[in-house]
Amino acid sequence: MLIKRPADIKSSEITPERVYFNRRAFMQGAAAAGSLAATTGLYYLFAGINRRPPSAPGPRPLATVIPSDPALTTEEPPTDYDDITHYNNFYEFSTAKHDVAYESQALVTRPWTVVVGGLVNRPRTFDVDDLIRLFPLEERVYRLRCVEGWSMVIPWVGFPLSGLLKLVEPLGAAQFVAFETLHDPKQFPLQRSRLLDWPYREGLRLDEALHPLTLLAVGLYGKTLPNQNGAPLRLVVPWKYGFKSIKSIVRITVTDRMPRTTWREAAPHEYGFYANVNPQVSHPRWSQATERRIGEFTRRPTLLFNGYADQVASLYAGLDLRKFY
Ligand SMILES: Nc1nc2c(c(=O)[nH]1)N[C@H]1C(S)=C(S)[C@@H](COP(=O)(O)O)O[C@H]1N2
Ligand SMILES: [Mo]
Repeated sequence: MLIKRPADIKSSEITPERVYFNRRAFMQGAAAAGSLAATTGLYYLFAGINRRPPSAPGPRPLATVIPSDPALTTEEPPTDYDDITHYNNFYEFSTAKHDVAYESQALVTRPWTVVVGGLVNRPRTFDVDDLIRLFPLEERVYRLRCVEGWSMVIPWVGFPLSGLLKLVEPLGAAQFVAFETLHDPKQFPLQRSRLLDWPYREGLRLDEALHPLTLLAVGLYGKTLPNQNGAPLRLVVPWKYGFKSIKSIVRITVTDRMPRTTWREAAPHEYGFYANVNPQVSHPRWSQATERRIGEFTRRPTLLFNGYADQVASLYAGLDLRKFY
């Protein structure tokens, strides 16, 4: 899958710099030894070991990152960059977490268009870089809790979704916001299968979408998002299970109806629309009482609303949290 390398891409562009220079030094040494055949053989061996799909240049540093409101960021130590970028759920690429980083390298994330419309006064189509320039970028360190029972702490860079929604001016009838991932089976190998009903879709109630914790992330660890984490733009809703945090968004639609959501449609008895983290309500296949923080050995208790109850519990006054898993 995705191992073709077009001839017009130089190996310097698709090989990590360090490996590239080591390889060059090695090649020069070997050539000096005067054995062309051996060198060629070793070159292919080496190239095979380092084989990667063609890729855009990796994550780049992000210019303006303002420290975020201390009330909106955790002091917990962030998970290692390597774990955040090599233990991924991104079913368009692979169902194997450790393969997503590799499989996603060829995703083309520029140019990238985001269509924002529906029940709004000012529908707009943005080039993603223009969109990103409209807002000051903040660092937000959030817990991420996957419904599978693992968690991480991720230093996102992004801007509140509320800023974008205010710009397009939702109409009075607006009640929900729907999100869609890019649909492009040429780029996403598993979109050629019927694993899920593509494109991946998610949704929020409008008040959830306007909450200050709800982020559109464009980076992590001070750099642009790696493809495997949802480049160039993904949602982050830290008090909900990770599947709500939809990646590689191309469409945001304000609506008066509860949006279709991918996992709820795939398995309605397993995944709800709200999907707020709740240690008391078990998933049919996984208890939600505890979680494994990636990089740690023992499990820790899971917190109601993933530890964000003070900020978000009031959104759900009057809602039966057991029923609306
Ligand atoms: N488009 C898309 N978005 C997605 C997913 C996916 O498969 N496709 N997986 C979700 C799940 S289940 C989780 S836990 C998080 C994982 O985000 P991360 O890989 O950045 O940690 O992304 C969510 N967003
Ligand atoms: Mo997940």
